[in-house]
Amino acid sequence: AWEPVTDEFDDITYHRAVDVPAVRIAFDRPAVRNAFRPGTVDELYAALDHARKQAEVGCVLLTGNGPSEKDGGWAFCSGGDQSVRGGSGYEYRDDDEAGDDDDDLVREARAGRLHVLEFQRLIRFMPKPVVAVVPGWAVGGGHSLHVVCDMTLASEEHGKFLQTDPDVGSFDGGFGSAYLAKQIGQKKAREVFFRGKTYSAEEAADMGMVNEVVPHDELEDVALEWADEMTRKSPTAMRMLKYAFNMADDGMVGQQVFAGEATRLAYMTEEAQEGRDAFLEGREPQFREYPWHY
Ligand code: 1HA
Repeated sequence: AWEPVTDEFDDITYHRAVDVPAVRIAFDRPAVRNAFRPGTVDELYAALDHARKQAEVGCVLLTGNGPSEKDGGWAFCSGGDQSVRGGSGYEYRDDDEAGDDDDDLVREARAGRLHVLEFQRLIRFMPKPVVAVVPGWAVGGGHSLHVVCDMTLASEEHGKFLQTDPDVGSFDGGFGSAYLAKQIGQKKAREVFFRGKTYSAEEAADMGMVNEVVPHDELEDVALEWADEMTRKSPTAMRMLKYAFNMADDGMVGQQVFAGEATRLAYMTEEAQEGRDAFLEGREPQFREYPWHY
């Protein structure tokens, strides 16, 4: 059971599970296979950032609403909305109510957007697991989003995975390809992008980019079970693990994120608090009382 966190969004839905400390963020443009326009990305970012800041939320399920009323088709996300792709990126158009902003200066500054990459970074760097729940097509920039998520759960009947980037003159040379190669290997990742074949959920699982495939009508229940399972674990251990998994591939940014968490843990010790107290009391810190552990 889910209850809406807000009904302010136009292109997505955002729910909180009633019995599990988890949220569900869903693309809600099924008529275009859940393609994203700039306003969609703004809303996704706002919802995920909200979920990130809720101390009682431990897991995010990212999915796509469906089926399409037009033809019954299911989708996770079909990437950037090609109908609003302008000369230098995806553009806000008048009917993009999700991206409505009266501030002309801001609108001007953000013309031609590729800011789904900012959303990718938030998925990667937020300290809670984000699960891609794929009920249908995961294509182009939508494929890259599932790749960036911590885990992927897919519908047996409708889950389909496809990279069209070079078919439409686009390329995610960042997480969408590099991280994919880490997951499924260089040869396979190049095949995904260079040949543009469609893979079933089963094939995607065999390749190592999907964790589990379940019957379509069980998808949401299983996703919630995963969220329930993960949110029973130690929050600190989970965030340290996510950042540890990231670190090897994230270079100095990975070190920075992981080290920030180490600093937080250190701040919880009496030893670090002695440093603070000594400063505030205008005295020498008495660190000699603390052991040099081995
Ligand atoms: O690569 C990036 C980026 C890289 C770096 C930085 C930022 C990036 C940001 C974005 C992207 C990209 O996402 S590029 C890749 C963009 N996406 C695509 O090339 C996928 C285009 N769609 C398809 O290949 C197919 O529609 C499909 C495999 C997802 C589904 O095929 P199916 O089931 O045969 O349905 P179809 O009839 O094609 O689509 C249903 C409706 O949805 C169509 O509209 P209708 O004729 O009913 O009016 C179709 O036009 C619409 N639609 C589907 N995908 C998109 C779309 N409309 C706009 N944009 C779409 N992406």
